[in-house]
Amino acid sequence: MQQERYYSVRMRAARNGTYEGDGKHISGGELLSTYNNIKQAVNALLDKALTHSRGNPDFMQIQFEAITEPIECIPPLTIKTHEVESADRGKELSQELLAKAGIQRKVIEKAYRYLEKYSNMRGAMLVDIHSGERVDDRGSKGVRVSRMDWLNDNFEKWAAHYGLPNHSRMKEALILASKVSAYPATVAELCWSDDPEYITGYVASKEMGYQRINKLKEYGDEQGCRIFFVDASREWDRYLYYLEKQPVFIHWEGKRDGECEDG
Ligand code: PML
Ligand code: MG
Repeated sequence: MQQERYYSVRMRAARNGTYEGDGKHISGGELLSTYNNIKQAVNALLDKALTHSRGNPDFMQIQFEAITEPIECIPPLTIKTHEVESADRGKELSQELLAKAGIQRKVIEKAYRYLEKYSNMRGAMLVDIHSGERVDDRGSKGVRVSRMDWLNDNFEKWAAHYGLPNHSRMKEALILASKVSAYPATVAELCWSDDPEYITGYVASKEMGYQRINKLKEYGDEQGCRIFFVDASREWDRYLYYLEKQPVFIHWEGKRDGECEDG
């Protein structure tokens, strides 16, 4: 069980932004922190937003709140990296992987078309696997998956075990993908960054794991993507609660270190 009280620490930064959430999205971030580490957590999020290649923010919000619910422990997805020679091939491969995860071709194509319609998304779009319709009603805000983290010591052991770099962007994305795919209403996720200097993305699902693709767009492109393919007929309110509010630690059991063992 978790002994200590944890706090959810969140950041959102925008250009020409306001409290209402308009403007160009620059950066967002999520951490879970003990009280003693809040200053460090806030600084990490501040740094992330102040040095972002999408530009300098003129609006930023950093907030923390105590977590009162029990924190769920979830294992990281398995991970595999595909090297492709072009963004076009990367996109093709992402569609093949989504099809393998059980998404119909016509639904995949429809979802790709939403990217042109919603080009300044902050959170995820949720697309129904049956109809291909976007089923969240959040506009460009999308659904923001929140309240999740992976303790550094455990992440570093995991990364060393698999010979992977200690890479904060991959860590953040894998935390989110592992949390999202653990809920049965999620069938698969497609994601690449809106950072013009970062072109790696992934397709994830509980069965397939986290399938990284080294090129899913061209350098300089600020169009990001985060789509959850969902079975919208299932427990909708509980699903949204899980994504936005259920606190989760990712924990790798390869080498036990005392955290989350019974959690
Ligand atoms: C993001 O930065 O918003 C998403 C990054 C996705 C890919 C991360 C990786 O595995 O390298
Ligand atoms: Mg981003």
